[in-house]
Amino acid sequence: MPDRLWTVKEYPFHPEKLRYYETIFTIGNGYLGTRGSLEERYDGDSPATMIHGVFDHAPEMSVPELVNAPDWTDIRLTVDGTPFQMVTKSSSTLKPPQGLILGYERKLHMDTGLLRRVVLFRAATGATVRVTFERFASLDDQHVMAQRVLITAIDGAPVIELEAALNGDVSNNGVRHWHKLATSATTEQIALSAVTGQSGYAVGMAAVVNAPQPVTPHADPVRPAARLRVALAKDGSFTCDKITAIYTSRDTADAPSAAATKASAAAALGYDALYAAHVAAWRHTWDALDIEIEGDEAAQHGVRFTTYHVVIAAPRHDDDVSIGAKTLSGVGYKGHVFWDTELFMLPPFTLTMPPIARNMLMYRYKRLPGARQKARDNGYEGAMFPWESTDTGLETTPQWSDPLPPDNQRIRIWTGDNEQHISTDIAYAVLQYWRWTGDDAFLLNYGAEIVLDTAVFWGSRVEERHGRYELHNQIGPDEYHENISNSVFVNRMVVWHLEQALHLLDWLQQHAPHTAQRLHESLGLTPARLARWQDIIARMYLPFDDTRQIHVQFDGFFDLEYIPVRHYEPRVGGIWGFLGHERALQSQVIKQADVVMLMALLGEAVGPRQVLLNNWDTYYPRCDHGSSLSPAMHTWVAARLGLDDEAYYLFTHAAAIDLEDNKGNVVDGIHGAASGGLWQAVVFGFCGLHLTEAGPALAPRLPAHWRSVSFNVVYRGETRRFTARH
Ligand code: IFM
Repeated sequence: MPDRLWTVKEYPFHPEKLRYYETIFTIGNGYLGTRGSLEERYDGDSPATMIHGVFDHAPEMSVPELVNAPDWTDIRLTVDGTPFQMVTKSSSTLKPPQGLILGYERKLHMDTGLLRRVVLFRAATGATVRVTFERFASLDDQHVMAQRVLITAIDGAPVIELEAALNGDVSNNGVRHWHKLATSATTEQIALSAVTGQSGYAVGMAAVVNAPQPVTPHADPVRPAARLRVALAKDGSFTCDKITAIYTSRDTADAPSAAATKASAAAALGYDALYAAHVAAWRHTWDALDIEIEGDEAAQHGVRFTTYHVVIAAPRHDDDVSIGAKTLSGVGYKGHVFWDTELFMLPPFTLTMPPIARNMLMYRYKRLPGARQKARDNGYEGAMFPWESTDTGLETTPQWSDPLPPDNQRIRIWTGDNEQHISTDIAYAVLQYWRWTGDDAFLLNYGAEIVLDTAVFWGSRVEERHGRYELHNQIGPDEYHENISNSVFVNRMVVWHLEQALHLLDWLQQHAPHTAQRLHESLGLTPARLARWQDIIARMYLPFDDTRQIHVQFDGFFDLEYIPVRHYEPRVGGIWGFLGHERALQSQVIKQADVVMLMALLGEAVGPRQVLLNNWDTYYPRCDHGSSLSPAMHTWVAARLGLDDEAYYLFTHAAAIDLEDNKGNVVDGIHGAASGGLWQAVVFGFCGLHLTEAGPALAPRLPAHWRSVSFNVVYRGETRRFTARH
């Protein structure tokens, strides 16, 4: 495959897009993610390393957030005394002596998870060097991070001074989470440890610098460093490797010692051996997950890029964490876990690398106590998962927004109260995992309890009104409409959920009667409760307009102001931004796939094909795609409905969300759900992968110019390769 299909390149240097590239060039290994900030730093940058599970609730914050860890990438240089910096001709803020960048290229190698930057730098003395920086977060050993700096004299024979550090001077947008900072520096190792203020997580980092000559340790209470001075001969070069190990108290009782031991062992193996093992792990991963598209290089590149980003965030060895909305690539949404994981990012893993999907489902299982507490606190039974989740499993959605332009007003955020479909979304993911993997042990020990106790929640949540069951005060996927009555998405998904719960109980009764018995007793699945579920299934109100033969998104939706969304093209960002919160609430503008999302999840079970088409014709023109979650789900549904032009148009939109920053907020982090959604749009949408009694099958509906799409799926432990053609 040509290199361009496996790389993302920045050439030349774009200081105005610094933070965009920091997100795009994030590397990671499922344990942590590190933004692509420059080793030597740059004014206005936002470096961050996010380690799964390390949350902290600082006193000045309304909710806990995933903590930006101390910086392991810090390396600074001087060339003949000139500080190495990305000085462009227009830079005026830097003090002399000033160098000059003569050449620059940065590439993310998605096939190997390697970030490489090559810079031609001329010092104030006129000496010129080529500096190549490489870094990777080992996919083979998640505690090992590696950096290499290769410096070659191009013109002259300069003296290079290099300082490789661990930097504890970090924050989350100014909020400091790390306390009890301790550092050390010896000729063998530099080390740093710290503890989060409220949650008490400890981090230990240690780095060994391998260079052609011994390093000089530099003690510092915040930024311990190893220093090196090399006089380069004309045309001479030298390589310096920095191998860093990172542990937290989530991994081991003594994180600093573990880091010290690991850093020494990894450094003894050396950069090349570490890299070889890392590349082998990537090869294995791409063998499992890659989608090959023939006939459309942009599509191929886009799908690889999005897949890369979910892969680097997916926990491989930890079943107590899950992926936040912005993956591990930025501080957006504070690292919180939403439905984005179960319905968008998880299915690619369920179908290709099930142990990773299982880890993320276990994260939810382990948070059933929090979900039960939320149900109790709200006067319900069973398990009610939080809309935003962290390590505790308690609801962590902020109640108020940050001040918003133009008048710095804060608005009330209702999703933590009323976006309750998350419980069903999690049940959906559990059952999808079970059906594809056949992992009965997971179902019996964990999954069934999630599906059933969330069903118990709905049994207590529905309201009997007007001789039927209704649900009020809900928020569906379309979050522009808050606290509505009878969201057809929610009501229909609840019916689906209760049906599945009853089927599951039948299955358990037949195949695992002891488990059935245990769950009947522990969850109180009395005959009366099960009869009520049946009754809800039969009498749940599903808003439908008989005349127009469409589902009605919620009660009163069509009484709202109609705003032709298409008139606002081309726009960057959601219509909500122009209309204002109040007007958006009072209009028919939809934030994201809602009825369309229902059609993606349940397909023809939602209604006959003509009804699905009518729904599409009604809701697609009203949709703002104000959320990045929307275009991929629309692609999936459009492809299934045979709306080829719309499907491809929406696919290109979804594929460009991060690469082209078409939502304008990539600086906050990668849109993880859009990324996982794109994989599904291709596999479930264009290729029509579905499960039959006989196993998985395709029903392709490819864009006209695509020749084929190939991918692997693991079905019940067996890898099957599929190729879809016209
Ligand atoms: O979960 C989503 C939601 O559906 C739309 N707003 C952003 C959230 C996090 O990605």
